[in-house]
Amino acid sequence: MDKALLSVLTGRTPERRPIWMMRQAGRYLPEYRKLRTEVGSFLELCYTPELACEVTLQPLRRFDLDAAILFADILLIPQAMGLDLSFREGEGPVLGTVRDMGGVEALDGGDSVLDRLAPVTDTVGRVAAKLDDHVTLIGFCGAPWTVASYMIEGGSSPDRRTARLAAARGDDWFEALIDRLVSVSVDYLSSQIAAGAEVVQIFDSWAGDLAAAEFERWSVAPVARMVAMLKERHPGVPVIGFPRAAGLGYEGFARRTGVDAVGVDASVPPRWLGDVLSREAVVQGNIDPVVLIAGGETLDRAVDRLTEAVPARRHILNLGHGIVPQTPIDHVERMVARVRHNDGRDASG
Ligand code: 1CP
Repeated sequence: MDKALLSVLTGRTPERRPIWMMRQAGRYLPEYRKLRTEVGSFLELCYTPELACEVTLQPLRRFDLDAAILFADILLIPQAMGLDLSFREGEGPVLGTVRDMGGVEALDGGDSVLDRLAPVTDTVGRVAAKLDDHVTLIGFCGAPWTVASYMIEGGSSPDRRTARLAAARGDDWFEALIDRLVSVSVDYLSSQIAAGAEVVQIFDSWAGDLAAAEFERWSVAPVARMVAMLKERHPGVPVIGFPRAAGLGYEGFARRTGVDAVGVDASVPPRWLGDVLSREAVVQGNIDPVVLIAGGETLDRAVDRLTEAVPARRHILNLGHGIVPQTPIDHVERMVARVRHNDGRDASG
């Protein structure tokens, strides 16, 4: 069998519609919860290559998926740049803050950042050596805007107002922070590719926070710079961009940034994905994670609408955002089976 994900991303017709799920390794899996409890700390899981490799592979043992995604987190970069990071139970991440030029200048850069992230790169190599031939390995990082928003807010925030204000004003220190993140993130993705990642995804989870002009300046432009640098260093390695909740900003995003595929949230109608967006880029998405919890015929209908609207050779079937902990495992099985069944009915793809 071919690597269906890689086929779609390089313009070839895949043997089947590729499927993977954002956050596919994680708390909805009992084997993840068990290991997580034994180890005690999420960050220790991320920085112990043997364990991170095991967790990366867990969803692939259960489901017939076409990709593995490195088990790590977008907040490992700010931590490697010198900010304190902890994950408190039920509260999410708590991170040291950067809110002025002094804070940006105090951040570490260059080789020391990559040295701290070396265990993650090690995980990539281990996973690459263990994957079945048809499974593609995805590396990732957060987009500069999304990572900057956590660094400015000091962790999760209901509305990211301080970060949005800095973006709207275009403060010098904010621009300097984005520039630093562009360069560190490219080096980090580059090290993942050198270790065996075949595709990389840039998560801009909070792209939808930005007004149109700020979206161009702080989401599109930095991602475009990252893609240009990556393409120069690693020609032929596909890049997936995920400007979540970008709305009208999805149109032309691939052209403006150079990404090979665009991840799309669940608010976007499948028809528009098929008729408009998939003509300019490969489309990734966009089953609602809540519909996956609902399961049953609700899920079947959502899968059918999507696979009917978007041709398999231009589609990576995924969720519109990460899978959530209360998702029943048999609903994931049902979704995968339904996609495979529909593939068989529409061999024309
Ligand atoms: O308690 C635990 O076990 C930790 C839960 C957890 C997990 C399993 C966190 C904390 N991160 C992860 C792994 C993770 N994070 C992956 C692994 C690969 C996979 O299976 O997909 C990936 C790709 C991420 C990416 C990530 N982390 C994003 C971007 C994608 C998205 O969901 O929007 C973001 C925003 C984060 C930050 C983060 N890390 C963890 C949490 C709870 C959060 C979100 C906090 C918030 O909502 O603001």
